Amino acid sequence: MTAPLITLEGIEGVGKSTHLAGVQQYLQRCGVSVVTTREPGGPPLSEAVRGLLLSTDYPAMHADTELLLMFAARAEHLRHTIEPLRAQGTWVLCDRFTDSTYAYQGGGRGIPLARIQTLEDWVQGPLRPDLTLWLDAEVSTALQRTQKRAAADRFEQETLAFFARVQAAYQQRAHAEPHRIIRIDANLPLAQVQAQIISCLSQRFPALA
Ligand code: Z5A
Repeated sequence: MTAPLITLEGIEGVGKSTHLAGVQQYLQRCGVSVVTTREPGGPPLSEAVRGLLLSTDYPAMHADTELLLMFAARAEHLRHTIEPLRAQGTWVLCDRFTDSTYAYQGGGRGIPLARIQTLEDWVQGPLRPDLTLWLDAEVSTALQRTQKRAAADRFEQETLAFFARVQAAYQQRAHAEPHRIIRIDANLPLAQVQAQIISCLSQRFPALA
């Protein structure tokens, strides 16, 4: 049977990278074979595309170009990493996936959602994450957590209004798919966020407990 794909979503600074490591450790303690990865990224070509997408050398990148590069990186990631791992029984934990595209390119950039759905169906076929943990924190709280960083990438240079639209798009998606997308209150201290995540995982996958 194909192993689960679990994704972590949310605006920058909500704690996705931090909790990805925590979830991996938890699953490994439960005896699960699990690999972590990220989007855009994963295999070398997808990481190269990530470099183009985040680079501040292309401030005028067209939204359509951005969208197509996201899905080009995803096609490579799926074919070379995610699908083979799941087929051999390894769980995949991914830092961002297609909900990010709906939130950033759809909500943030204003690309029609039907266009994103066409690409999603083409690149992924029926594949969707088994579980998505949406780390939801106030935009101001999340952005404050990333302020210590030396240099902002192309997305991090966006306005508060952009991140508010991204946040609203995540809310709409969680509302539309409540079984798959579980909201985690990421305003709370780290330990409490981690406890919510573990509780959600043990409910969704009872064999783990
Ligand atoms: N993007 C897109 O537009 N379309 C797509 O389809 C995809 C992506 C897939 C790269 O993503 C960019 O790609 C992204 C959207 C776009 N840009 N933005 N914005 P990324 O995942 O590489 O970048 P990111 O989301 O900006 O990652 P991040 O800033 O590292 O955020 P994070 O992983 O959610 O946070 P963190 O590094 O785990 O935590 C940040 C700090 O906060 C750290 O010091 C933690 O210790 C602290 N933290 C975290 N949680 C807490 C709590 N609860 N309390 C206190 N402190 C905390």
